[in-house]
Amino acid sequence: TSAPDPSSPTHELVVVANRLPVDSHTLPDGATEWVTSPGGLVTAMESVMRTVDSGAWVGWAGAPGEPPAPFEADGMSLYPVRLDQQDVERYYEGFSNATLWPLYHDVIVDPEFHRTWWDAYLGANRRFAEAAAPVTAPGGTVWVHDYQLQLVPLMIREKRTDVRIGFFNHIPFPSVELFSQLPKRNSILRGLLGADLLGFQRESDSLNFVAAVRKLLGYHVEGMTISVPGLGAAPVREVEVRTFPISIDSAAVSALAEDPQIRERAVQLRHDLGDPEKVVLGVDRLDYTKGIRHRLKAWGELLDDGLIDPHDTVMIQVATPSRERVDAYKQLRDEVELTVGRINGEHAPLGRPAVSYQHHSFDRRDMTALYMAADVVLVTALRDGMNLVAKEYVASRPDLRGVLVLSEFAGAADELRAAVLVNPHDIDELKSAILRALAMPAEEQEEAMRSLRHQVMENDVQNWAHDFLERLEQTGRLEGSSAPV
Ligand code: ADQ
Repeated sequence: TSAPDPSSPTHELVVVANRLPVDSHTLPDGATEWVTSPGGLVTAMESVMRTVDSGAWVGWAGAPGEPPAPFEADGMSLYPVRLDQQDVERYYEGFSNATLWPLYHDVIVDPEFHRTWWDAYLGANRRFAEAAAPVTAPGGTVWVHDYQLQLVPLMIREKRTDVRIGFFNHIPFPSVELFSQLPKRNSILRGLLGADLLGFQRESDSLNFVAAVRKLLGYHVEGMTISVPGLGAAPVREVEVRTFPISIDSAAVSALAEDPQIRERAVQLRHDLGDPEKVVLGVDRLDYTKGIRHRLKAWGELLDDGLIDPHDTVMIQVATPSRERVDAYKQLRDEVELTVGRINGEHAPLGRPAVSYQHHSFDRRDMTALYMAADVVLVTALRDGMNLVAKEYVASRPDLRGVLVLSEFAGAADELRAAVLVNPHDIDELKSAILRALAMPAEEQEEAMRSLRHQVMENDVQNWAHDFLERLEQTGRLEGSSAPV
């Protein structure tokens, strides 16, 4: 049964996400230690968890097989969900990252589909729902995150009619024409509509979702409210769709940028690169959605054309390892590394790079130093839910210097209007945008950066989480059908 067990603790707020916000480290004596991973979602949740008596997080601990027993970390109860090696291959690498991810990012690579992957997706989603339902307090709130768990809202709803359920999609939601290609598309829509509130990154994602529901399920839609027919005699439920652009912990990033040690590190970084006049930076997970190939193509051509002199301008490309067992990612890595090798072979001055390529992670402090050392940051995503790198760069520049070149296909482009906006598919346009950014006078940089900072500092991730939960509280309470009796 999934009703709360009166003898075990339940939680007012339960977050459900593919990963728990912790990583395991093996100590020298063989024991396991859990360290909180400092992602944006964790930071946002820390601030909202402080406002509830009892918060919990349901997710995978990161290693296949027998999960650890539930444990406490940072004032939250963590409930690990079991995923076996086959689930990792089929549910996570397969349906989530080789079917949904490319399809939701406008088919930049071909989505692959296997029925066994769908079965695993269904099974894994059920396990997350079965873990979350019994630990949620009567009348409590469940917040489900992202494309890996789209069936979870309905699965929880079927077990618990008394709880409020919210879902936030971190990646884009595609147009109905593309979404229609997805086998099992209606099950996905119905799964999501188990929630009371569905949140998306940009207005176009919300509109795409509503259009898909109207066209594929034929449900009545009024504005952004969907009427979901109840099963049997159950009454109609109203589901609200809204846009909540995610952000970063802006004040924390900005504070790092004022830290004298980090400023020193930024100066040192430029020095290590041979004190070039200009430093251009890209920071991405090594993912085909990020437009790294388009960026390198533009950069290579600018060097070929002699419009950029590698003696006074250096590009740093940080490409964090990602999904390395998925074919499209292996291929991307090979192509990026071949291109960087070619550019350096043809253009790098003796003893220093034309493109400094870093295939590893950096800690927050070093990342901030990189942003502070960069005259220009290139965010050239072909499709991106939001893109936090763009916001981090802005928050890292209290000195009001630096230029952000931003793809119009990143969700951040809806808010960061003062960036140099580009269509990264147009290599000529990308090249001129880079040259414009490199030549931008200080006063113009300041004016743009001031406007960008206003946007990012006023709208941080804490506000985002509070806005979502506040709205959820209002929506979930409106219907008689799901209120506790
Ligand atoms: P991602 O696709 O992972 O997130 P993004 O929003 O750019 O993309 O976030 C990446 C994060 O990883 C940033 O905080 C960045 O600083 C960090 N990072 C990248 N490379 C790193 C490195 N080498 N070392 C350390 N940190 C590194 C998904 C969606 C996005 C959406 C977010 C949040 O695809 O569109 O913005 O979720 O909803």
